[in-house]
Amino acid sequence: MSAKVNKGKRATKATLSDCEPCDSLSGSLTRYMSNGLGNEEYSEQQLFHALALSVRDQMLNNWRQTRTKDSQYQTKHVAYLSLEFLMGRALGNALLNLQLEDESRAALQQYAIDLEEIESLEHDAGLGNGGLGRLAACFLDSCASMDISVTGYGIRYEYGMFAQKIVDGYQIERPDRWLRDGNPWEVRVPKHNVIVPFFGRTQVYIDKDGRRNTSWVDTQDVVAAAYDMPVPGYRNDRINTLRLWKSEATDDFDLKEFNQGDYTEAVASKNLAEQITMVLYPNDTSENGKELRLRQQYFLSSASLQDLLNNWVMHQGTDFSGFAKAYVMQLNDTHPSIAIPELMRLLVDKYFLGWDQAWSITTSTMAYTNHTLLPEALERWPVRIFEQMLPRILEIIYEINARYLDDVAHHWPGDGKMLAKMSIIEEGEVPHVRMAYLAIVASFSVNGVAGLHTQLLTSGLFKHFYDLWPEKFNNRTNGVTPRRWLAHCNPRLSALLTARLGDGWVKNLHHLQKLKDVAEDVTLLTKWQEVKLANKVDLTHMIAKECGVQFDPTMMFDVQVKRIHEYKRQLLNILHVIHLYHQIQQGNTDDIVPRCVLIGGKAAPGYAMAKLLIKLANNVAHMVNSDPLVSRYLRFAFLPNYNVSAMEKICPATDLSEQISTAGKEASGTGNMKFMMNGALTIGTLDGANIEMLEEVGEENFFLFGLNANEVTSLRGHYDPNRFIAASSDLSHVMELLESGHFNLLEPEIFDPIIHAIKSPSDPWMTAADFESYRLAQVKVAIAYRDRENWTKMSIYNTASSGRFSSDVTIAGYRDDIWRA
Ligand code: 26W
Repeated sequence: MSAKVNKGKRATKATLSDCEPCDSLSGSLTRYMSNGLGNEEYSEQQLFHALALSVRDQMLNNWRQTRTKDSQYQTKHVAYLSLEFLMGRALGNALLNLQLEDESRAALQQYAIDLEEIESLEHDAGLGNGGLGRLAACFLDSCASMDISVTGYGIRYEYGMFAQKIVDGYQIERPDRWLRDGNPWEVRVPKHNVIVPFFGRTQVYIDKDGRRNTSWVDTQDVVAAAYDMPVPGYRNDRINTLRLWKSEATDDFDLKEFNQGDYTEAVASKNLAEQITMVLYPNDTSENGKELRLRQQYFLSSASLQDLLNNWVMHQGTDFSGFAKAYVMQLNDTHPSIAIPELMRLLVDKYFLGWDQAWSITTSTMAYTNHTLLPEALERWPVRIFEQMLPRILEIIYEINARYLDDVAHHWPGDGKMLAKMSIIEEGEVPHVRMAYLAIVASFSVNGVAGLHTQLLTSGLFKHFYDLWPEKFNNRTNGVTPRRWLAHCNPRLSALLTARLGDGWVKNLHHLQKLKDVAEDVTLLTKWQEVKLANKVDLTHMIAKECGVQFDPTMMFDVQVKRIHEYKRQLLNILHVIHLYHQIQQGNTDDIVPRCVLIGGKAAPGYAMAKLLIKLANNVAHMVNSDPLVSRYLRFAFLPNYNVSAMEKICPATDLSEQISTAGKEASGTGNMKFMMNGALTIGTLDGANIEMLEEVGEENFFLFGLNANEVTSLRGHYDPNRFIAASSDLSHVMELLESGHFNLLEPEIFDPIIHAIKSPSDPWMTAADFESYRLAQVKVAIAYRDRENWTKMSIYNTASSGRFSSDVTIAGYRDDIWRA
């Protein structure tokens, strides 16, 4: 045992100052484990903590050096503002990026436990809903790996994305207390705490130089406490920071009320402050206009901007003339767009800049990414809430709007309707603030997340803004990090790729192109199949444990995992399963290729239709799996609690990836890219980034079906689902089974809302219209899967063509064309 053992300290309580960055990894591990318990009595959770703390210690020197270097302002600094960072687990990723895997394995030997087992003890940091949050996490990895100076700013939710249980086929939400065992990665940094004001009123005053200023007074203040998490680059020395804010009551929160003897009121107001960062809102489409959510948004935006400005003032003083050259703020959707009026407030009210200078700084530092076309996901806040909660911010929004509407009037002279249409304030019985409009007006860059999405933004949703300012709009197709989504999650395939191509692909995924030259090589084909099979065996264990369903790794694995939403059309997939079930029961098995179908994902707790789809999937799965004849050809499972860690097991084992949204609805998709990278073939519509994936891999390696976005639009208004049902005997049979109550014998009528939706002429998702084309594409899938050698070549082609979907490529685009960092 090392001489540095500190017997008095518990492993989980170590602080930054205890750390001795010069220790070797195994030295620190021993030190953290010797917490007075002796080696026989540690828990596995303690071992995980000790290893994580040891890994964190290895980053400390470089973390400090990165900060020192960045505060010299030699390059532009990016603040990535996001209400969500869906980080998942950090240990495996850190070990990979820091090249500490072998050392960790060696250090763990004395405890007779594998690294993988220790890794599995880490709670996922589920601080996000889905695509948007996970994109933020992939971007952080790419920025650090590409040596870009970026700070992620987010919220340290006490409860992340809810845990999903399935009871009687229904989704049950359970709180996700991810911090219950402590978080070894975070470092609390009180010197960066700031105060965020709420409520109160505004007051105009004349200062000693005779200038008219505004102050926001009688506010209820909340402390934003800073917690930092390290973001290590891949094998470089950069350690960026993810700074997460926790809300706390100010020390004197209670003074006034205590003095008046109002003890309970005082304590209640303390709770109010602490509620702000208690829980992540689990909605990923419809905004439910809750006041607390706006409070979270302002809390994050204000704390982060104050932090940036404090840093600037500390190093550069109060001359802001160079600020816009030093900073850029990327807004992850409109959720943090209240940062726009907040930056104006800080510059004008706190640092006394004139409006024009402040506006020039704001409009040259703010950049907005849109992630959705669904109108119900566009944030609008009642003016009334702003009036009460953020009175000064509302005044500033009014001023921004008045000045901007002058530009609109100038561009469309005499067109009063245009003014109302484009105003940041939506008039009506309940006036609202349109956050997307605010974001567009104040940003120098507005981007969509895939080619089709950007095109639909500029020709539809934001057309008038595009007419006014075409130069602001640009496309940045999403990507995913190849470190987590190939190197880490698929060690078998990684080893095979590295043996063939060298390890350059991890930093430059375009290297995978070279696979195309050897896709015919028989040894490669064989090894490729062995890797997939071994990954499928692993997944089979997980499915058996989590779903109680036995998958067969020799069957095709057909997977759809993502948030449950009507537009993503899990329903189409379930209808196809019912169709196969019916075929098999009828004895039409000649053309059937045995497959295991997996669906997983969470429904927003208030989204009744999505929850009903989960119930339908579970009921159909029960019927499929309990019929021994059927289960020779078909097995179906719904995976509970789909999350980042589950995807790390799922995507390496998938043969067929389902990307079947109604065309024009999925902004990009990113799961599609993870599957492709890991050699799955895609069955998909011309939607989101599928279009670009198809372009890269070629039609012969992709199963395309369905209406395109224009066809969906033209069909609207005279859509007749019953005509599509009548025209397809297969769909008719499926509908008959559903309508006969075959899957809900003991629960009559529960699926009626789904049946009605399919048959409704106003079904926005046009499920019936695409069924036949989907079914035919699935027939082609089955035929292709029979020829295992050719399927494997197609699989290799998919991996080989995935280079463009590395988030490194996406981030290079942001860096060169938006951030100019
Ligand atoms: C209720 C407020 C709200 C509204 C929208 C919360 C979250 C959202 C997000 C925009 C939903 C989301 O995650 N969008 C997804 O973003 C991914 C990353 O760009 C895309 O790949 C997905 O297509 C898009 O659905």
